[in-house]
Amino acid sequence: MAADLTSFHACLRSSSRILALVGAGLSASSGLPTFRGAGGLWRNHDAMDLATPDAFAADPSLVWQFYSARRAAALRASPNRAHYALAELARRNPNFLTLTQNVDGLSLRANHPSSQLLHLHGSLFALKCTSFYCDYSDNNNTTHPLTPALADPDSHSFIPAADLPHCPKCHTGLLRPGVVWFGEPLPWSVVHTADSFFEQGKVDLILVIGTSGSVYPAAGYVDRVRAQNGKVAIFNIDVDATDSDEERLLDAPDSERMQWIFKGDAAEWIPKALE
Ligand code: BJW
Repeated sequence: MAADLTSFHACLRSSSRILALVGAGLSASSGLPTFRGAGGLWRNHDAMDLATPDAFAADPSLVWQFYSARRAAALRASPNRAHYALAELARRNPNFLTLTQNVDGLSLRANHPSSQLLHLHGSLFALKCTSFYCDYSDNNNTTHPLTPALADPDSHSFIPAADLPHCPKCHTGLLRPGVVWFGEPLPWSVVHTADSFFEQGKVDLILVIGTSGSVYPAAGYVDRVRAQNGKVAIFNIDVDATDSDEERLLDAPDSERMQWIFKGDAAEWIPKALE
């Protein structure tokens, strides 16, 4: 059953404080694979198994090849219509904040105001020194590959540590991608800014776009909005909701209609929903 765009538009217009929680599905139409389900495998490895500090410690060659290939893919990709529509909503409404789990940089390249965009899981283009004694960090979306050994994305050859990216400051530490791996805390400043947004007033509406909602603490922001009786709009190509659930939602009186489910490509739905 089609979701009710008219009632969603009315809610959007009457909402002042709005959040978006976005995930890999937002960039799927830009050609970047999601993590779970189809496309979640990289060279027969589950992408989730590579996104851990233990994986990097055990096999930095494999993990750097994974991230180097993703840097290349993200640099080749272009933002899609949903990235631009979210950026436009941010310009229209200073009380709109996007919480992105994506590390691909496409929202920034769609000119999403950076003050209204929080990168919960870091960036493919951030680099950090792994040496305990060194505080080096930088952003680099211009150099690719980062070392000659990472030039061939199809190479399955083991790369010796000496040929992986090293810290230009201490000259000894291995660099790592500045993304948030499982078991690592989200950046303190990002969590603080998101918390402040909740403290400044009730969040009327959250747009949940292209995410499985399976990773915490990110998914917890939806629970926080629900707990405040805020409304939830889900945009997902494969929503795990039965037709009867949708019918129940759509048949409910406006006052009880707390949720919209828009099934399909976010790049199609979001521009229509936010116009
Ligand atoms: C479309 C579409 C189209 C497709 N249109 N839709 C509470 C309960 C249980 C566990 C935990 C908990 N709190 C913490 C944990 C542990 C853990 C966790 O959540 N585990 C779960 C798996 C159970 N969390 C953590 O470890 C976090 N850290 C932490 O909690 O630290 C605590 C701490 C405090 C103090 C000191 C120390 C520690 C960190 C989580 C970091 C996640 N990192 C990753 C990798 C980032 C780097 C990289 O990109 O490689 O982030 S994992 C991966 O999942 C990535 C994503 O951002 C994240 C979310 O995935 P996403 O975006 O939802 O993608 P998919 O593939 O899952 O879904 C895509 C969706 O799009 C699907 O639904 C499709 O249908 C849809 N779709 N095409 C619309 N065209």
